[in-house]
Amino acid sequence: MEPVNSELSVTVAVAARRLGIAPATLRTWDRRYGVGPSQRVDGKNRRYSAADLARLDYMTALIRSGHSPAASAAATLGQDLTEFKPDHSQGEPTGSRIGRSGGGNVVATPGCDRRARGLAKATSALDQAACASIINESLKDIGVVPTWNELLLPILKSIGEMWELRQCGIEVEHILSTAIQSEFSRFAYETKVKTSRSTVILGSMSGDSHQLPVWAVGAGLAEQGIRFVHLGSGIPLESLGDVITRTGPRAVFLWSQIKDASNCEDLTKLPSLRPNPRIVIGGPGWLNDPPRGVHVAGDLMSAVALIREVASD
Ligand code: B12
Repeated sequence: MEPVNSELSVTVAVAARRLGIAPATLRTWDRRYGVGPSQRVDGKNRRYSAADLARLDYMTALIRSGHSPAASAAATLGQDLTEFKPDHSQGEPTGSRIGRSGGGNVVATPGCDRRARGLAKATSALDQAACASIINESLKDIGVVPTWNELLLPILKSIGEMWELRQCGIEVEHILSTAIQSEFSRFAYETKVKTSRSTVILGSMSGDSHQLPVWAVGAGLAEQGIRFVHLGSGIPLESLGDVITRTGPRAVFLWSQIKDASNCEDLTKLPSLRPNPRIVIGGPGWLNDPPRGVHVAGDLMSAVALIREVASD
């Protein structure tokens, strides 16, 4: 960045270019954390001043050194940063008052326990075998729901923020996703379940490759002795309909991750059976209100509980 100039007033596009951040990310930071432009031209066009840019540079330096965007924004607000000189060596900025959450450029895990910090380090080091062994150990020690909520969710969210900020980190996303998928499926298949004819169908919606929460539901059901079939990610509605007709499941769980990607109204096209399977949906990708009779799960525990009510015999 150039030296601080008190006359400076730039648009979001120019600010984004100077800071090396996507304009959409700057708008999100403004909306979500209140770290945005302090000036308005003609009462509507927002302009970043030199002080705004210094604040954003400081925030970016904190994120690059491993802190979450939320913690970095909080540490930035209310500070006089006109003297701040950005150093692009990716180290912690001088004078930072927030605690370190990991070394160097690792996935941030503020407030997390030893096991989560270990997993974040293994993920950042691309050590997939270590990731798998930490997840496996946690599943055996504390079970599926606490492993998902306490160990994996904070790291997945942090990886998502890293991607949103820098459009990079896809390799750590893949390393961790593969380890989660392999350990949850192994846990599910190695756990003894009842061999009743009726089953539960799981999958994620068409066009969506996110399926980790689906594996978490599968492992959670297996832990309760309930059999399931995971149809994978991106399942077309017609194929899902065929499977429902062929297998007569007790319940169907459908995940949709990408925002507003799946229309709840499509669920009315699923075949009608006697008795009808309980349809449970989850994830931030669902658009419109769910049709009558469709249940919405807000977390892993409620998804497993809603399915268990109709699937355990
Ligand atoms: C892992 C991951 C991937 C992996 C998935 C691997 C796999 N086998 O599943 C891969 C690399 C394939 C991937 C691909 C992409 N991804 Co992605 N991904 C993620 C990541 C890091 C975790 C996903 C996840 O499992 N989330 C589970 C939890 C963490 O989701 P959540 O929404 O926070 O959970 C909320 C609720 O749903 C509830 N909840 C939590 N757990 C559970 C469990 C159950 C059962 C229930 C019911 C509820 C529940 O609690 C939370 C509310 O506080 C997220 C980041 C994130 N925060 O989710 C990005 C994210 C979802 N991906 C994103 C994007 C953009 C993509 C790509 C388009 C990237 C690209 N350019 O290619 C592609 C999508 C391709 C496609 N067509 O689907 C964006 C989505 C933005 C949006 N508009 O919705 C995110 C949010 C990253 C970001 N911050 O930008 N991704």
